[in-house]
Amino acid sequence: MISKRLNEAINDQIKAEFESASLYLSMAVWCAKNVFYGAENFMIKQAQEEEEHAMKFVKFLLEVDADVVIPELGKPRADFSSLLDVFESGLEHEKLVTSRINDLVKLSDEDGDYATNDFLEWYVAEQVEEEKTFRDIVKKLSMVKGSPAGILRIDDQLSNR
Ligand code: OFO
Repeated sequence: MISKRLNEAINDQIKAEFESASLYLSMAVWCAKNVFYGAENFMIKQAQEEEEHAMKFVKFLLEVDADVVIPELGKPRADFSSLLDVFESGLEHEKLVTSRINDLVKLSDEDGDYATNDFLEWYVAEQVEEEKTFRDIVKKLSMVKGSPAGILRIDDQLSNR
């Protein structure tokens, strides 16, 4: 049986995942308004993935007969100074999520909760992938900084996600 503190921490994470979805949707809107349609596509897909992450947690809690709290969400950031700022903010956000997932793993270790520990492994691997995806785009955008043609080429590549 899952401990009360781990159950609460996972509910907090469900909120964080939905807030991630909402942040990426906000970034998608900023990208669309600034005619970065490739990045808009990227961020919409990212928002959908975050909802899936949240739903995976919800289903897990139901499977182990734990409590599920439907979260109230805060307003996401909507203002960005450039496409680079969007992706740098995304990378910082993913690092934060990684540390939250690591905290959940630690809690499940302390509790000797092997079922939750095993379930969380998927998120540990996913965070490695997510950070790499954002880091690579930040690196590319930093390389072409100041060159509209370069930025538009990267934006074009982002429509392939
Ligand atoms: Fe759910 O991985 Fe990004 O935040």
